[in-house]
Parts: sequence; C-alpha cells; structure tokens
Amino acid sequence: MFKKFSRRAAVTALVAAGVVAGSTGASFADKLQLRLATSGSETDQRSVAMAEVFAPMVAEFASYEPSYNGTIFAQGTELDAISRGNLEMSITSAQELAQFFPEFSIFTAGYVHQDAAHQVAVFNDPLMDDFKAKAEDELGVKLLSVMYLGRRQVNLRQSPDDLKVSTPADLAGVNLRMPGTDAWQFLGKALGAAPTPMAFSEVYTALSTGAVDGQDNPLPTVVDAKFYEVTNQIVLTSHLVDLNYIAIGKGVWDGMSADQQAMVQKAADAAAESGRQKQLEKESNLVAFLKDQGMTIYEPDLAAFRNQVQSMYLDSEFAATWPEGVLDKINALGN
Ligand code: KDO
Repeated sequence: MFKKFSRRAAVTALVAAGVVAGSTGASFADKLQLRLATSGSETDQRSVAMAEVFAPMVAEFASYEPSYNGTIFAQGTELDAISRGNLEMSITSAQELAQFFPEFSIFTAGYVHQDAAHQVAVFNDPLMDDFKAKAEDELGVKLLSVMYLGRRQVNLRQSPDDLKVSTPADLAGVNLRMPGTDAWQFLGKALGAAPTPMAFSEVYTALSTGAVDGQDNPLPTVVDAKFYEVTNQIVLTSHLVDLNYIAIGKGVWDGMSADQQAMVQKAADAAAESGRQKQLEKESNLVAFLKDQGMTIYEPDLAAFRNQVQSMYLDSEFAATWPEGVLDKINALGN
C-alpha cells in the first residue's frame, strides 16, 4: 500500500514549520534549529559529512542538532515528522519517498543507477524537477542534495561450504532482511530471496541469533555496523547503487532569507560531495579488511542477477508508475 499525505495536512505542516523557522537571530538561543534524524550511526560517512562539513557552514545562523541510529525518529518515520513540522531535516531514501509517491520507485530499482557520478547527474538533471516539486508541494519536503550510500551486496550467515551463491535461484528460501517498505521488499524478491522487513537498528541482533539468514548493504555499512562479526560471506551482487537525499522541511526553507538558503544549499552539496568521496574510498579498500576478519567475498554470475532483477522490475506494479520516458533519460545519463 502506498501512503498518501493529504494536501490539508501538508499545508498545516508547512505553517507549523514556518513558525519554527521564523525565529532566526544572532544569539545562540535564537539560532534556527536544524534537527536532523537518521537511522545511520554517528560514524557513518553521511553523518560525519553532515557534522563536519554541513554544520560549520551554516553555524552562523543555524544550530545543527543530529540524532543517530533511529533513536528519536524510527527508521521510516522521518518524512512524516518533517511534513508535520516536528523535525527539520533527515537523510532520507527514495524507498521512503516511494511510499508517498510511487514513481520514486524508479530510483529504487536494481541495476538502474550505475555509479556515484550517475546518481549526481540524475539528481541534477531536469528529469528530477517533477519528482522534487511533488515532494515539496504535496509532502512539504525539499530535497537538497544526493548522498552516496554505495553498492549494496548480499551478506549472509551461511558459510560458503553450505551455500555458494551464483544465480538468484541459489537465494531461494534465504531469509534476507530488507528495510521495511514495499520498494525494499520487492528488491529482496527480485534477487530471488525471501525478504523479511526489519529496522536497521535490529539487524545485528537478528543476524547474531539467526532470526534472519542475511542482509544487504554496501561494504562500508557492513564494517560500520560490524555485521562481519555475525556473518560469513559477502556475495558481490552490486544490485543497487544506493543513494540517500538530504531533506529539509519546505516550511523551514521558506522561512530562511535568500542568503541563508544559499548557505544551506552550498553546505548540503559540500557535505554530500565529501561523504561521497570518503564512502567511495572506503568501498574500494574494505575487501581486504573484511577478508582479514574471515569473510569470504566473491562475485556471482552478475548477468544472471541483472537479467532477473531488471525483468522483474519491468513487469512490476512499480514500473507502471514510472513517468513515460524517464527510465530512458536516466539510462542516457550513464555510461
Ligand atoms: C538499511 O536499512 O539497510 C539502510 O541501508 C537503508 C538506507 O536507506 C539508510 O537508511 C541506511 O540503512 C541507514 O542510514 C543505516 O546505514
């Protein structure tokens, strides 16, 4: 089921957020409060980039106040909170936006984005204008910049002696934790697995107790969350070059002066770029570290995964919501 936020509720939220945003001033107490909620950890490169790059660039007029690990707003509840004026910012995903606007599922489909540069080209292309306008006008959420999370890989408890994954058929019956939205669950199915919805904060325990067989995330996340302690193998499917958006309440944005808006935009772009470079570097260096931890890491039959995932998406209810011609435009921006 796709959630729909009513226009009336969105307008109420914009007004509420505008009141908060009205109190900008010189003293610390009067600074514009920018609370950001993320399900990521404090050491995740996106969090680090926001704290070390974004925060100082807006410090003159805004107080940046992050909360991590889904502690204040649980994973998946942040957009509602922004929309209602209870939160100013989040690091959100296309999968979460697809709950409100199904067409965002085009950015959640496996093997569509090719790499980090392709994500940036897509985000800055006019093809994004309608998507951004919809999120602003109907949900009260402005997407400032695109962050790179990385290439998602399948990470399993089973030792490769018990399960060697070559094609999607090898994942049949594998209880794969995926985050809890329809778009994520479908990706798990498209990979051939049996997906189980679960918040990110519960994954380590679920892997250690065997409540799930595995999870999918980019290598930097596997290391940051220490999933290598409770799993045995990583299958390099690279099934989704995953992204997040830096999101801010539209009412908060509209309450800022043009100069402040320019500073926030510049700071978000700089943080996204810094996080992207660090994440890319980590992604290319971590295989050796993970092998040292005893993990087996290998590439499956990538063509088999790509073919199955792409054809399942094209036949799905998701593809039926993708605006005409957008997939071709996305593909044309890649290599
Ligand atoms: C996850 O829950 O697997 C996921 O990778 C989904 C992303 O959209 C993002 O929210 C991320 O978790 C968290 O920030 C933790 O890294």
